[in-house]
Amino acid sequence: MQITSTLKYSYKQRLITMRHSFFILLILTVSFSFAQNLNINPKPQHVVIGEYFDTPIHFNIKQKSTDNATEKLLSSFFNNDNISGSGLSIQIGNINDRFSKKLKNKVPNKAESYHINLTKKQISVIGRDARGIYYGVRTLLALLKNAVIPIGEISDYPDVTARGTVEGFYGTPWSFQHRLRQIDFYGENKLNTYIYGPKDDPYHSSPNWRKPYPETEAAQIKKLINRAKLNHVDFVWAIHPGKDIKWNNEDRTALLHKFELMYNLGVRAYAVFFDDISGEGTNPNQQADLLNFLHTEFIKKKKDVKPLIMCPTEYNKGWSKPEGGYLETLGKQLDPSIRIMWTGNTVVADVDKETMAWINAKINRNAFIWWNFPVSDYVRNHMLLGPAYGNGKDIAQDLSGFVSNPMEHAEASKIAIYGVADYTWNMSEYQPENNWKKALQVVMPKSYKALEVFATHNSDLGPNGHRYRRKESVSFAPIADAFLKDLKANSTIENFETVRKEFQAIVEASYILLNSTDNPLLLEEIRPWVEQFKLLGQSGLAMLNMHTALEAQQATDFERSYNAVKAIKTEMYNIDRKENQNPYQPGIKTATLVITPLIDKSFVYLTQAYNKTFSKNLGVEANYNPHKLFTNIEQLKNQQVTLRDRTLALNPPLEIIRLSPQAYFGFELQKENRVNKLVLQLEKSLIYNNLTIDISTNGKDWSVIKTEQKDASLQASINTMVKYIRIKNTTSETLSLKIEKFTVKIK
Ligand code: LOG
Repeated sequence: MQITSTLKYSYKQRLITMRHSFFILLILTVSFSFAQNLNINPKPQHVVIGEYFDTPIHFNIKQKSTDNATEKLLSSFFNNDNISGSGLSIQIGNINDRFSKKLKNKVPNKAESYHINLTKKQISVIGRDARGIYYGVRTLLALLKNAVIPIGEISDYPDVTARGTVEGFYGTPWSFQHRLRQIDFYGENKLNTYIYGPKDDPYHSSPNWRKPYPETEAAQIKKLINRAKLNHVDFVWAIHPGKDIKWNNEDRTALLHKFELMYNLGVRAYAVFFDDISGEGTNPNQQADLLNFLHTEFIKKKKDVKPLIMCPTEYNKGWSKPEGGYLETLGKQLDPSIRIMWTGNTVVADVDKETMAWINAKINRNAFIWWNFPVSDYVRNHMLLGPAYGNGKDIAQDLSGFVSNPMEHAEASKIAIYGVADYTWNMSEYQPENNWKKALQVVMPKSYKALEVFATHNSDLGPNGHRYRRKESVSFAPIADAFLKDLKANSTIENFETVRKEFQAIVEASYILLNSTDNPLLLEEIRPWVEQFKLLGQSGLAMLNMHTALEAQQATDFERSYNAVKAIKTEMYNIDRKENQNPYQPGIKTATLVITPLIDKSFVYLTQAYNKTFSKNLGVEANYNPHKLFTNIEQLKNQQVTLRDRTLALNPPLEIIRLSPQAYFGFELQKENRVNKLVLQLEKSLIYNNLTIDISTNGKDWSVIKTEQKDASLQASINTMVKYIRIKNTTSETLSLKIEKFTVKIK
C-alpha cells in the first residue's frame, strides 16, 4: 500500500511537475521573445510577461516622491490629450509610498533599481531611490510607445555603479549642442556618468587649469549641469594639472580655488587626471597627497559632492614600471573612497577578469575602467562605427565604473555608446551585434539600412601605434577571399555576382545617406567618409567591368574601365587631401580592411593580365609609402609613418615616449635618397641637447650631423644621400618626451 501510494503520488507529482515546467517553459519562451521585442535599451534584468493588451489612449497618473527630472520626463509624454480620470491607472513612487506596500519586496535591493507591475487595470512603477524611479519611468514610457502593453512584471537594476563616457580625447572638443544631445542620450539609455575632460579644453589642462572659465563657457557648463540633472547623469568635471603643477601651497590653493569656482557653477562630482604627463607631476606620493587634501578639504566639507575619481600616470599595465611602486603607492595612500581609472593591459585595450584581478590587487580597490573605444584621436582618418565588443561579460563585480572614451564625432559615437549602456547595465546578457543593429535604428530611424552598409565596412582602425584592431566587413570577407582566389587561379569567379551586388549596395547606400534627412548632425560628421565610400563602390564596379572586358577580349572596353578606376582613385585622393586635414592622421580612409584591398589587388592583377594578353604596358603603381620607421623603442614600434609631398613624417604619438640610454627612432628609406631638412619638435625643448641626429647609408656606420635650435624645434639641413636617419638619446638617463612633430624632406 505504502509503495503504491508513493508511486501514485510521485506519478501525480511528476505530472504536476511536467505541467509546471511546460508552463514555465511557455512563460520563458514568451517572455524571452517578448523581452527581445520590448525594444528597451539597456535590456532589463528580469522580465516575466504573459499576454498583452492594447495600449489605451487615456491614462490616470498618480505620482508620489517623484523628482524634477522624473516629472519633466513624465510631462514629455503625458499631456491634456491623454490624461483622464477614467484612463488606465498608473502609480509611480518609491518603496516608502503607501501604494507600493504589497509590491515593495519585489524592488531589487540595489541602488538605482525599480520594479514595474503591469496588469490590465493598473501599472505600478516603484523605484528604490530617485534614480530608480526615473529609470522605471524610462522603461514605462518605452512600453507605452508600443501598440500593446504586456501583462507581467519587470525587476531591474544596473550591474555597474558608474556607467557612461569620458570626453577625454585629443582633438576638437564636442560642441555645446552636441554635449546637450549626448546628455539626453545618456538619460534615455540609463547611463549615469559624463566625465568632462577634453584634452584640448585649455581650462581643463595646463597652463589655464588655474584660471576660471570665461563667461560664455561658464554659462554653458552651467546649462550642461542642469541638463545632466534632468537626465539623472552625474556631470563629473575633470582637471588635468600634471603638466606644469608645482607641489607647493600656491598650486594646491589654486586647485582648491578652481574646484570652488566649478562648485559655484553647479559641479558636484570631480576628477583629477594625471595621464600623458612627464616630470614633477608624475610623483605618486605627491599625487596621493594632493588628492587626499582635496578629499578632506573639499569633498568631505561640501557634503553634497561625490567621491573623487583620478586617472593615474601609469594608467595601463604596459606602462607600469616593472620595478613597481607607483600603483602600490596610490593603492596604499589614496583615501579608499577615491576611485582610480584604468585603461587595461595597454592604452587601448578590452578588459577581462585577469585585467581586473591584476589592477585591483595593486590599488586595493575596484578599478574604474576608462575604455578607449570608439576614440579615434590616434587614427583620425578612420570612422569607428562597429559594435562595442570585446570586454569580459563576467567582470561586473570587479569594477567601480566603466566609461567609454568616444570619437570627436559625437553623433557617430552614439552607436558604440548605445552598446556601452547595454553592456554596463546587464553585462552577462549583452549581445554586441544585436545591440549594434538597434543602435543604427536609433541614430538614423529612417536610413538605418543604408547606415548599416556603411558601418559594416567602416569599423577597423587600420594599422596603428596601439595595435588595436576591430572586425570589419565580417560576412563579406570570405567572399572577397574566394573572389581573389578564383581571379588568380584564372578560373570562373563563383562570387562575381555577389561581389557586384555588394559594390552596388555601397554606391546606393552612400547616395541614400548623402541625401538623408533623419540625422543631419550625424551626416555632417560622416559626409566625407560617405563620399569616399561611394567612390570606392564605383571603383569596384569599374574594376569588375575590367574583368568582364578582359574575358570578352574587348581591349577598348578594358582600357575605358581601367581609366575609370584610375580617375575615381584620383577623386578619392583629392578628398583625402582636402577633408579632415589634421596634423596627425590627415585625410579620409574608408573600408580599409577588406573592400579597398580587394579592389586594389584585383586592379593590379587584371591590369597585369591585360598587359600580358595584349602586349601592353599599362601602369599598376599604387601610391603607397615605401619608407619605414626605424626604432628600437618598443612603445613606438607600431607607430605609422606618412609620406606627403615628399615630406616623410612620423604620425605624432599622443602619449609620452620613454627613451632609455641609446634608444633611437627615425626612418629607414626604401633606398639611398638625398635628404634635406629635418625637423623635430618636442613639447619641452629643454632636452634637445640630450639628443643627436645620426645618419647612415648601411645602418652600421653612423655619423652625427650638425643641428640648430629654431622656433622651439631641433633642425638640421642634411643635403646628402642617406638610407637611415635617427634621433638618439646619448645620455645615460631615460628621457621622457612628447613628440609633436618629426619630419624629413626627401628629394
Ligand atoms: C589619453 C586619452 C586619449 C587616448 C587614446 C588615456 C587615459 N589618456 O595615450 O586622452 O584619448 O589615450 O588616444 C591617451 O587614455 N593617451
